[in-house]
Amino acid sequence: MFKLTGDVRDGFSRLANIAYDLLDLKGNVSVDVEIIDDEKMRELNFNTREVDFATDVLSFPALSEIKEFTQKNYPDDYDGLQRAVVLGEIAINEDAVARQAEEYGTGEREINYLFVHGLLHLLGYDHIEENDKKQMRALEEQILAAQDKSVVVAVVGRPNAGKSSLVNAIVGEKVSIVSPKPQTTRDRITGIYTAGNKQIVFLDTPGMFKPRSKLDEHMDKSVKSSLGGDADVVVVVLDCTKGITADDVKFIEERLKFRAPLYVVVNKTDLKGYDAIYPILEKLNPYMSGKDGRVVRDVIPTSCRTGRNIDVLINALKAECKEGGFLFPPDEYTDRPVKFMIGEIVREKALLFLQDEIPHGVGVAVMKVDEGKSPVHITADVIVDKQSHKRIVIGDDAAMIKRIGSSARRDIENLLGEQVYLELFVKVRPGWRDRQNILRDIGY
Ligand SMILES: Nc1nc2c(ncn2[C@@H]2O[C@H](COP(=O)(O)OP(=O)(O)OP(=O)(O)O)[C@@H](O)[C@H]2O)c(=O)[nH]1
Ligand SMILES: [Mg+2]
Repeated sequence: MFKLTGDVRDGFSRLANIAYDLLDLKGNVSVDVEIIDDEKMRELNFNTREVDFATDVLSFPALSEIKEFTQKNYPDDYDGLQRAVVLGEIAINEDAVARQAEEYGTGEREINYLFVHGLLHLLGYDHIEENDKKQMRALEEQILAAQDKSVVVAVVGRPNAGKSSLVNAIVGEKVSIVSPKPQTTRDRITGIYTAGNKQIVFLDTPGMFKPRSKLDEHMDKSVKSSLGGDADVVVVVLDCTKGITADDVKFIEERLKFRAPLYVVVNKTDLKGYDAIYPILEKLNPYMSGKDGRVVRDVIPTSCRTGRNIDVLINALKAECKEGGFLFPPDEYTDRPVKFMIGEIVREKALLFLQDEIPHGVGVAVMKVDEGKSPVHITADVIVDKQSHKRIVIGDDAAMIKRIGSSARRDIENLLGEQVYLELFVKVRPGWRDRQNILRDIGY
């Protein structure tokens, strides 16, 4: 990611990140921008290059070679506060922008051009040789002309395959809770990844299974609606430790009848060797070629734990992005309200710590988030089916509910970036999974 400091104008950050994406850079980089007038630019040229005139832009590269931007590769140029490798500085002459505005269209176009030109210099591009000049011009044009594109991707698969982990790994934020228990995700969760001019909107769905209660039905509906119509692309996640079943194959065959391109991810490869993974790939092989173009676009072995091939999947999905702008602001990573996210965090901790004692987990309804107070005051109901479950959730000397509360509080403080006072109440609501009004309270 590109981080900019100084006189950053609207659009610079977008352009910088389009360049970053296009040039396939890795790690965080930062650039300081300065907008100055003719007189200062003349001075700057004189002091740094011993020429006595005002250029329209000047770049001061900090690095002599460009490789992966990590703290290890650039210990002297790493800014610990920004957590980025400092590429250098760009000075842009605003008087030159004004003079050249008419010739090159608009002032905005001209200042953007100068910024991109300066940026490419910092990345080692120059225009001394005719060929280099041509390459630099072409890149500049490509960056300036890039349109925002997006794609909606439904992530589906059996419970516990790692769908939510995959979405979190790509989005880089915890948008969807994860637990070792199946049926952790109960609703469609949107996770948004934006890089440069491309935005991938993920619909993380509940694991597919046969519906029993109203909540199950709701979960099933959210998978169906994600698959039907809402998604441009479908990613099927398989758990390589479970192999590939006849049901998985049937589902994939079924999906190939639809227009949305299909990808298959074979996840958790950190847990198994090639012996276990190969038979799955072999079974999928026939679906990767075909005359009518209805094929699995790619089969990607991944690990959310080690990050293996997550970038391969991201690149494949970037290539599926279509013109037509972004669907969400580029700095958003979920469409879910804060209240819902808080409830999910509490539910995750309850799932984690209660293990198998409460087979279907609990419901969480966030009743109040008072951001006017410091610490932020939050109250939530933890909803269970039976009196006996209530006792388990509270625990001896309230140890369990305290454990859930303090672990959830830490994550919520991370989410909000503020201190939190979290109050949990355990409530018995027999059959809550089947009661519409309670489901609505919880936000399903
Ligand atoms: N070792 C390993 N564990 C993983 C990987 N991906 C996910 N897991 C674990 O698998 C479990 C299930 O992950 P989730 O992301 O909740 O799975 P899910 O498909 O969203 O599950 P449901 O929402 O219940 O359908 C969690 O304990 C994860 O930590 C992986 O690549 N390697
Ligand atoms: Mg999930």
